[in-house]
Amino acid sequence: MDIDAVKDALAAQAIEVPSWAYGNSGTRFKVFGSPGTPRDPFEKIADAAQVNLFTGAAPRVSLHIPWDRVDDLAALAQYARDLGVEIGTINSNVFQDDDYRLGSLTNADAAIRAKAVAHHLECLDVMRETGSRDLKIWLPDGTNYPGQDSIRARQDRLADGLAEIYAALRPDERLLLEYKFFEPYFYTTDVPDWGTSLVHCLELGDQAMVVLDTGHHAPGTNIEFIVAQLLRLDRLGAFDFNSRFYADDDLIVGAADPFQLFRIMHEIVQAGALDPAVGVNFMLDQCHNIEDKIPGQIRSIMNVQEATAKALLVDADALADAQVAGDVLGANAILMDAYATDVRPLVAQVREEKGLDPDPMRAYAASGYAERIAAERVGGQQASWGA
Ligand code: AFD
Ligand code: MN
Repeated sequence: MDIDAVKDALAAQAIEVPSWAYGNSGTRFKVFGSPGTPRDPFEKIADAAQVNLFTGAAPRVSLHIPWDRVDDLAALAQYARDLGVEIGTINSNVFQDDDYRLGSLTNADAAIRAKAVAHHLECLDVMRETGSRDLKIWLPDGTNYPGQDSIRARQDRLADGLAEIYAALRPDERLLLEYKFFEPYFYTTDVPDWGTSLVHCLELGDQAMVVLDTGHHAPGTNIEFIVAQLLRLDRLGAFDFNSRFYADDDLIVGAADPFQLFRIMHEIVQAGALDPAVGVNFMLDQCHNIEDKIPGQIRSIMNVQEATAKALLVDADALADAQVAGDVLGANAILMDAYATDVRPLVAQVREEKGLDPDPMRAYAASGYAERIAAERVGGQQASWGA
């Protein structure tokens, strides 16, 4: 790809940020607060808009319901547009209501299953009031002990509940089903892997897609293989980008394993899936437990941009020739040559050509926004993940 095409692709890249990244978060041991943390969805969107202001690559904010429910959702969406961003994916939440202790869509109690379906239909209403097109479903459902419930019956209940939700989709809407290999339950998870998500999506229809959260795999999993497979099947709806050292750590994407992020973006670029028309949503799903939230999000965007730039620099023709020729070392060297390239000057140049500061971290720090919100946002209840 010639360098102008690389720069055009980088200039057009859009990464969706999660509203919950701007609220307080932590672990089951402690949720740390910090000065200036938003107290409501409007302030979360104001902070997310800063990330887009300085990176030029974060034009959408994903909401989480009920955390981000407000009386006037249309006003929230307009507020976002006034700040230069839009509402993105709507995330359901069936992991914080006591009724879901033994499952939501998979619960043995039909009344609780109906309640979980109703919550997702409410999320569809939120999508329509905010101009969103994607409903993201992550089910915490699972069991802790062998014999606790029927593994098969839970799959059947899951299929029925998803079918009810899917039937309510409008033609331009999508149901994105996210998998996670464990947590909050530890014996079985009802959507534990990409295969289970894919099976249910195939059964539902063309508007059902898989969400690949990079922190949701067993250690050592080859994630880029899953990316390639789902792209071949046109069923990769979205990434939830983050980093992990041990489990679903929700750390800054690229911070733990930038080489893995590059290999993931290489599969995306090779499949032409960087093109927004392909429909893959590049979203962050992170929590900034100990670092400042807005800079943490800016760094995350920069890490994805740099991995993407490296992937765009892979000499695809030479790589294909080497692969066909069975030139193992030559093919590997072509990939590693791109990965070894310091793309920071290139990405900085793209920012400058967009009229942005080449160093968004420095520009944000110098803007005084952090000091302003710390001074203004006094009182009220800081947003958290409601655990
Ligand atoms: C939790 C889940 C999952 C989900 C996110 C937003 O593990 O990653 O996407 O919450 O609901 O992190
Ligand atoms: Mn996720």
